[in-house]
Amino acid sequence: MEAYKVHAKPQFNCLSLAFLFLFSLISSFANAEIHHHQFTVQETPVNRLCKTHNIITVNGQFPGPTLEVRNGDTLVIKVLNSGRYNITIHWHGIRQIRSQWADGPEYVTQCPIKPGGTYTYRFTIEDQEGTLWWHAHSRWLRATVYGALIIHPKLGSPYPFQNPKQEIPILLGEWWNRDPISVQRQTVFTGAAPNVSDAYTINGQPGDLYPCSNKGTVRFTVDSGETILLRIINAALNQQLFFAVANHRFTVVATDALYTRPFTTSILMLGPGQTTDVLLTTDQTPGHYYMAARAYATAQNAPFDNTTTTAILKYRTAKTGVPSRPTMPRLPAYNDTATVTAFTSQFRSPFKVEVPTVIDENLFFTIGLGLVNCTPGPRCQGPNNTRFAASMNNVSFVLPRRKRNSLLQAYYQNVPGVYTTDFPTVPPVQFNYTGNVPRGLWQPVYGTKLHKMKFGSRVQIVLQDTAIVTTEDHPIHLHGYHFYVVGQGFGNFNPRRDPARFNLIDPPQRNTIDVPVGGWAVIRFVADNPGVWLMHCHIDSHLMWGLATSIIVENGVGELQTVAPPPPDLPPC
Ligand SMILES: *[C@@H]1O[C@H](CO)[C@@H](O)[C@H](O)[C@H]1NC(C)=O
Ligand SMILES: *[C@@H]1O[C@H](CO)[C@@H](O)[C@H](O)[C@H]1NC(C)=O
Ligand SMILES: *[C@@H]1O[C@H](CO)[C@@H](O)[C@H](O)[C@H]1NC(C)=O
Ligand SMILES: *[C@@H]1O[C@H](CO)[C@@H](O)[C@H](O)[C@H]1NC(C)=O
Ligand SMILES: *[C@@H]1O[C@H](CO)[C@@H](O)[C@H](O)[C@H]1NC(C)=O
Ligand SMILES: *[C@@H]1O[C@H](CO)[C@@H](O)[C@H](O)[C@H]1NC(C)=O
Ligand SMILES: *[C@@H]1O[C@H](CO)[C@@H](O)[C@H](O)[C@H]1NC(C)=O
Ligand SMILES: [Cu+2]
Repeated sequence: MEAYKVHAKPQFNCLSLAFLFLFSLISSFANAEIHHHQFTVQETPVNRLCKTHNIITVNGQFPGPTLEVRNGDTLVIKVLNSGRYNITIHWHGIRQIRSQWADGPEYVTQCPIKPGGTYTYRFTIEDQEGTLWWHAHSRWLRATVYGALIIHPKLGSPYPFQNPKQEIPILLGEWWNRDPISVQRQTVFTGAAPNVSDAYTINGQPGDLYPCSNKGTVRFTVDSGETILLRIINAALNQQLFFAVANHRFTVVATDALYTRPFTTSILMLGPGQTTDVLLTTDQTPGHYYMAARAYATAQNAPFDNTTTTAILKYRTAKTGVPSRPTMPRLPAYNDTATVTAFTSQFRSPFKVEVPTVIDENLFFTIGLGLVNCTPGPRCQGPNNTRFAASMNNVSFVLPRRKRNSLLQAYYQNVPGVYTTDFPTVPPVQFNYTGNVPRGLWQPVYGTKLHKMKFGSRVQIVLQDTAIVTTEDHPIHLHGYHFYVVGQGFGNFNPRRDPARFNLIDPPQRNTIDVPVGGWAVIRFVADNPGVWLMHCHIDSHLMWGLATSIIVENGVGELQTVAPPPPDLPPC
């Protein structure tokens, strides 16, 4: 294994001997560790769906290495790019307090690591535990470059639920028989919708229902009568997924590395970017049971990958010999929004929480697709002579032009002309967002518009889906933060009626909220992490079309509330 760990051992420096002595005393007391890893990005042949493909991996592994740490630990990950594409790595859900330059989104907090280049990501886990993940944040490379990031409680601290006998990470992925970069390139060229994937995967394997895939099907062996913890991650590029295990129910205990009040369900739905931790008790007749995932698809008249990925839960005491076909779970219909609503409405924080009630930044962002008119031709293949776009508040987000800076660098060094801070705080035009939207409103404007706010601001954002082109549920992810989801509903958010039904007592916390199709969600948080933070749809085709913005949170008072200086090895543009 290429990973190794050392106990925190500060560098010796005679000037600060006393401090260091104290520090090592404290850190050995807390058992915080520093984990060093080398991530070599490389091209690796893998065999899937009857064919050998070269894909970009980390250390030749697909999915990539699982990082297991404890709350309070520090990670030092040296990324060496031996592949042929620019790349960056994002640590999805990590708050990156005082380590803004390690967040990862390309041209937002850093310029990419070019082929042959290296960059070392350093960050400390501060008061977070549960299941997160890491992935490439550069074009569509995350289709194959991703892995689990598991944060255990501090040494000696228990889980707030029954201690599981086994812990199993389950990474749901999406597979193309082509290089995902060429699928993306074609999409950018034509302006049409991207080709749908050829398979979904569980821990990198499509499973028994696809051609040439039986041999690779992932099997998890369990004993009868044990409780196991499944750490499920939706790493798919472009698709929300249902997940179920035949004959077994789940107890949901956490999501996005935040504990929830436990509840039981037989179906999960995860948007891309989301994680869900569940307990499962092996209380069924010893045998073989499929776990399966397939699409939850809400866009109207849009093609999607309607295949099903499976893995097998295998009881150790199951009769050997010719295994009978495993039992298949019943999955909801592809468009079963009622099941999704019944599931998501059960999420609560385990305790009463401190939700901001006085709001300094009252924001209302529409989220949705758009169409941009173009001259008929090969680059104008969207519906009726258009190119697809997507926007927030009618601004289709474009990364800094000419790729000379990241937004964080431009902000930190006061470089003019890279971005503007006039992102609209409310929709520039009010319309019936989820109704029949007049065609004249469908074309957004392109821009690198950000919204700036003071350190410590108490923020509310209404996220409102639009019916432009089609309504659809969008998994909106905010970097550098997690937030309370105080309300959700269908149709247009009503500022007079809906706040009365907000949950300000024990709302769930998340880093990615799947905003209901044709509906809205309201999130709240305190802007206590200075920096430049990307907020975007975690469906990569929508991100590419511009469904994003970034927020600048200004410095507060003192070093701890100030953006850290950039590390010396930050990749240049
Ligand atoms: C997308 O799909 C079309 C139709 O199946 C195919 O001709 C084309 O080669 C595909 N493009 C990529 C990049 O996979
Ligand atoms: C999936 O879509 C294909 C092509 O649209 C269709 O022929 C097939 O019946 C669908 N399969 C399922 C299980 O819905
Ligand atoms: C879901 O799809 C089915 C079959 O395609 C259709 O009959 C039904 O009306 C759809 N339901 C919703 C809620 O869109
Ligand atoms: C394209 O034009 C046709 C014919 O006018 C119309 O029926 C269809 O709704 C249009 N599609 C879009 C996405 O605008
Ligand atoms: C918005 O559109 C929906 C769907 O067409 C309609 O039911 C609703 O009455 C409209 N609302 C307003 C305020 O016009
Ligand atoms: C977006 O802006 C464009 C350009 O000003 C305008 O034509 C369009 O109607 C706007 N749409 C919305 C939803 O505001
Ligand atoms: C790779 O990154 C460099 C530095 O930002 C940039 O100049 C170059 O255009 C990038 N290459 C591609 C293919 O995006
Ligand atoms: Cu989206």
